[in-house]
Amino acid sequence: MTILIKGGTVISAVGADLAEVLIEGETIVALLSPGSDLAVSAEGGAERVIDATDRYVIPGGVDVHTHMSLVVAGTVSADTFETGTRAAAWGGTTTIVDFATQERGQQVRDSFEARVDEAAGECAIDYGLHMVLGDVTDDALKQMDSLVDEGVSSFKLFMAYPGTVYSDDGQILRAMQQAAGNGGLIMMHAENGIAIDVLAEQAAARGDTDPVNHGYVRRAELESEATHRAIQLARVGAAPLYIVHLSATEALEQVTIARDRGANVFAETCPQYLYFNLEDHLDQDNFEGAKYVCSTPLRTKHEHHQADLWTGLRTNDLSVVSTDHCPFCMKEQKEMGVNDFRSIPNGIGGIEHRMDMIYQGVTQGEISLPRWVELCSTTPARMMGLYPKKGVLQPGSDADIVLYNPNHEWTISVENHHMNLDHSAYEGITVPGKVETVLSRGRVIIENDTYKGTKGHGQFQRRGLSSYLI
Ligand code: DUC
Ligand code: ZN
Ligand code: ZN
Repeated sequence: MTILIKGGTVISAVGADLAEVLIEGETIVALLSPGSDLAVSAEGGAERVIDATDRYVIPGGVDVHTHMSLVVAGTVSADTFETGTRAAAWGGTTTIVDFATQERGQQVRDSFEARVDEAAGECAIDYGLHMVLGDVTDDALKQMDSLVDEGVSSFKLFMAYPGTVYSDDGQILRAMQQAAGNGGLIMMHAENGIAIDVLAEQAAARGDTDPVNHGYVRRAELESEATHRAIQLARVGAAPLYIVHLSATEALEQVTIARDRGANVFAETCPQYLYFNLEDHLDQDNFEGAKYVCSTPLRTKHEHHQADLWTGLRTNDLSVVSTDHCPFCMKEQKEMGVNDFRSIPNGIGGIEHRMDMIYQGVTQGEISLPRWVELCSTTPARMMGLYPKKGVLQPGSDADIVLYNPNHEWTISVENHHMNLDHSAYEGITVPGKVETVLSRGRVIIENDTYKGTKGHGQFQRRGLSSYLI
């Protein structure tokens, strides 16, 4: 099938141009000047023309931090690969990178293969996997090399959650040294979990059990300290480092200092940290705050965290916006922690809203239009070894394309979202633009407010090394 998208403004990471996009099968074959009918008819004409007048035409979103069917503390995150990737498509995301998780005592290979099987044939859009190393043994280190060869070129480590996926500094250093040798990218959950667990136990012993205590005990200093430590370990291990879900000013300062001295240190933040805060969202009565329990936690509005995160997004000290999509229903899931915040499963569902919430940053004057595309599509693709197949509209790239209406205000609600979730953390937020048409590898999967995709269309992406390695 040959498709021509015409009349729209193509937005890339470097600018905006009136252009037509010609697709053959799954691939973009040309970007043409407007009014290219002649060029097309010379080839026999497009079989389908999509009118993109007054629309932005952008590379499909790349969300490199999601958790479908994640098993945590006696429950499982509510979106499966099927439902979560469908919701992603509705929100203009055409590639995700999720995680395979090795917990303490498990073999990396077993955990990886189980996750590959779980995702196979389920996804509406393309997907890749990072590997969580929750037990850095000699075998795990060897497996890292094989996984890089198999297209799994990034490894997440946790400085939190002792007893399940926590790594101590020696394990972290070993994994970094291995990554330095095989070209892998180390992703870090940077919070001092040992200290957090002490504070959490003390809070519970005092009877401070409401959801807001989750935010109080996961102090910004403990994110900052862990971020600093991770950066220094990466320096010693000579490995590149990517800090996930950064939320605190003090942690961003550590990343900025490292980058200013030229270190290969990168960080992502997530929409929840840009729009929600501890007082208004986490500290709500009637257990409503449980909807906003995630780690790292929401930060207080009385400091400058949100303004500083936006600044970081402008200056590139924050390079990527991902969602950390990890949805848990209130009923039977968040409710597990009704008497003790420590038992509330950590996570917010937001895969469907990232493109809209960050576009709102454009209309609010926080970032430019090209920066929106760079943060949500181009850089995540480059960072995770998916570029130039993903993250850019150019000949040879996959035809993963979104037509975005920048003038269609609408209000997010549990009533209109597509995530498998009984509430929306974004309930009632009016966003300025809307995803209208989505193509995944040349196939129209969202159009006219209708989902036209199928489970199993999404293919596993064997990723290369990060483009940011030097
Ligand atoms: N870290 C994540 O990246 N996601 C969910 C919970 C967590 O701690
Ligand atoms: Zn994490
Ligand atoms: Zn996560």
